[in-house]
Amino acid sequence: MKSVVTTVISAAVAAGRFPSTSDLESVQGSIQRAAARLEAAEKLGANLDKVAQEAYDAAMKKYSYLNNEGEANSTDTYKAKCLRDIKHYMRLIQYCLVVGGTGPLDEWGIAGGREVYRALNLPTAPYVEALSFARNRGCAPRDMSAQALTEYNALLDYTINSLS
Ligand SMILES: CCC1=C(C)/C(=C/C2=NC(=C\c3[nH]c(/C=C4\NC(=O)[C@H](C)[C@H]4CC)c(C)c3CCC(=O)O)/C(CCC(=O)O)=C2C)NC1=O
Repeated sequence: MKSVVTTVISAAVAAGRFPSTSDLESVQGSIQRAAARLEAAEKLGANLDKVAQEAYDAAMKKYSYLNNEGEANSTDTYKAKCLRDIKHYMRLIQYCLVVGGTGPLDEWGIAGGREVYRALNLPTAPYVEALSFARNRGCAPRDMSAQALTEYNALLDYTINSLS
């Protein structure tokens, strides 16, 4: 799995050189932020179902037409899949917080995502709305420390940008 360490090392290997000072500094920076990331992963994990449910509700409030007959949130199965998809993203964000890189999101959440949504005729704007709601909802120090929130929000932004 890709992490900040494997990314830096494999880039150096691919270039046929040993990791440079700046390579090592980037690893060191990431390790220094590890405590904040792990705190965010833990707090997110403890609230993931609630965070996902609120995000889903916000998306359905904004795009309420999706509940109309024939639309993507019109049946119990579709509703469950939509909420599940949002949980998938939150879970992948949690994995990224743990490994200290965007590998899990890139490999399992983003690669091929656009094609899947196009093939299923699913609009991506509701995903963006759900994740943006979560992005604006997190609050320090209520939910986690300011540093942890910075790490969490950066991954939400990354996911939002990939879907926008
Ligand atoms: C780990 C990463 C991962 C992601 C992200 C993922 C997404 C994903 N969502 C799917 C379906 C789906 N996703 C939705 C979601 C929605 N309905 C709405 O109204 C909104 C637009 C949206 C929620 C925000 C729906 C309705 C389906 C079923 C569509 C269908 O069967 O036609 C499918 C097709 C397979 C299935 O039906 O389960 C995939 C692959 N799967 C993964 O493994």
